[in-house]
Amino acid sequence: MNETMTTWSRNRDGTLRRQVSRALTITVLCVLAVAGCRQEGAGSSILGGPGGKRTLSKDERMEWWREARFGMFIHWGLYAIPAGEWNGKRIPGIGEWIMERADIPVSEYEPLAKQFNPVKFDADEWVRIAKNAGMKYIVITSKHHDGFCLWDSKVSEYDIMDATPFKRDVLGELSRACKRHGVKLCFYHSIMDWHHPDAQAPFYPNYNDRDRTNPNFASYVENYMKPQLKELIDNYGPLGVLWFDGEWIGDWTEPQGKDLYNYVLGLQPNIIINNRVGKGRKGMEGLSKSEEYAGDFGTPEQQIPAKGLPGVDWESCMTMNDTWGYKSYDHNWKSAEDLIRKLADIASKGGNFLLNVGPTAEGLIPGPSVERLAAMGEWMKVNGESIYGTTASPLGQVPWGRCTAKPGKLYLHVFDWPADGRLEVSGLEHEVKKAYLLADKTRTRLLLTLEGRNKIVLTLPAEAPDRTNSVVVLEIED
Ligand code: FHN
Repeated sequence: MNETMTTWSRNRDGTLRRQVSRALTITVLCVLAVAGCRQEGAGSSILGGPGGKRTLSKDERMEWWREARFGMFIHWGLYAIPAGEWNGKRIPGIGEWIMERADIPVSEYEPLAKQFNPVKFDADEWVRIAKNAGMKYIVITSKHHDGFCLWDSKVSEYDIMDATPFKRDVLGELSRACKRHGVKLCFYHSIMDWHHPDAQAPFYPNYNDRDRTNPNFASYVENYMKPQLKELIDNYGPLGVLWFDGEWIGDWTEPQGKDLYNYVLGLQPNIIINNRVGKGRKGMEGLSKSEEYAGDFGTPEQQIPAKGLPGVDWESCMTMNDTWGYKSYDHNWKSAEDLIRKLADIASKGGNFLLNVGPTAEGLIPGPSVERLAAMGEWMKVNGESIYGTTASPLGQVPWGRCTAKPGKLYLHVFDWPADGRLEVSGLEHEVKKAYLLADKTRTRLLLTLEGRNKIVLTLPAEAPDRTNSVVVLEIED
């Protein structure tokens, strides 16, 4: 079926020109591709894929992600140039929101693209930094709320190839580097778009006005956003995750979220999609209001759920300082120790940790981030087994730290090393066969004494192997 398609190009004077052409409707293709699909519930099978492809259960799709537990978030775009300042003034709030927070019209923000020339960008280096930290996947902003695209989009000229002097396909380079280093590439993609005239651009100076709608929004979705997502999957896939955001806008509905969810799965049946594709997330708590909502996992933001949620996949995304996009003067860094403990805390509650970096306009991951990631990597090299593929603590909360689990093993993350060498472990439901320090390559048995039916006391050496988090392994009857 043919249908009109709107694309945008630029006139000589720099203004946008709308071009309407006849095009094969991608939506129709998608509907054919996902014929027989339905929104899945937890654990159910999905997608009678095209061409007799085997259907994938949610558990199958989530397998690598549950194993991974630790990923890198990258917020990178034109906002790295002002780096938190506009017209000589420091703009409060997160750096990637500067266009909204400083009331910058599209006509003044857009020319930043002409200055975007990150000559120090090295995809291999970024991926190496993530990999050495023990991270198994990278989620980068293909497009943030400001609308600027980090790849050569065919439906936009507001992208790295057409609008900047850099003219290098950042996502392409990252995709190849991720393949070389065995790291999964995933894309963050904003549904909200402050640059597109059919989305939120006309809402200036309040791009984020949730009460306003744009009568042309359906055209933005069908003729711009969906084609862009298809480009991303076709050109840089298979992707690990499509990580949507900006779903709180007045124009977005849960039925649209479900449609987009099915559309993306139709393009890549084994992809994972976060819950911000629809309207299910409960604010910054990020978990879904109920299973009726679209999405494969919850997205707590800047927080860790107090108790996790058994049976529910979730991922805490967090900044290392107070901004996602680079801000030159934000030095409020969390310590490496804090981040290592947060990783253990999240794993002990059954979640993933998506830790953010905001590279500079030159293309460098800031030094303080690199240092913290290196420290996390050192810890992960010794203790990664206690994080990867683990599930939530069967012991609940423990007074000395955290606990993670795998079949036949419990990992005791000891934050507070006992001065008297006695570590009490209560609530055990299985017999403990052996205990040793994960840092001890010889696996020397630690002395353990039984105290009552469900409690043991371990005798630990005087010195903690790691001042931040020393892991004791309990081998248990399965
Ligand atoms: O508005 C965005 C924000 O800029 C950032 O991308 C975070 C990351 O989770 N998400 C949004 C707010 O929920």
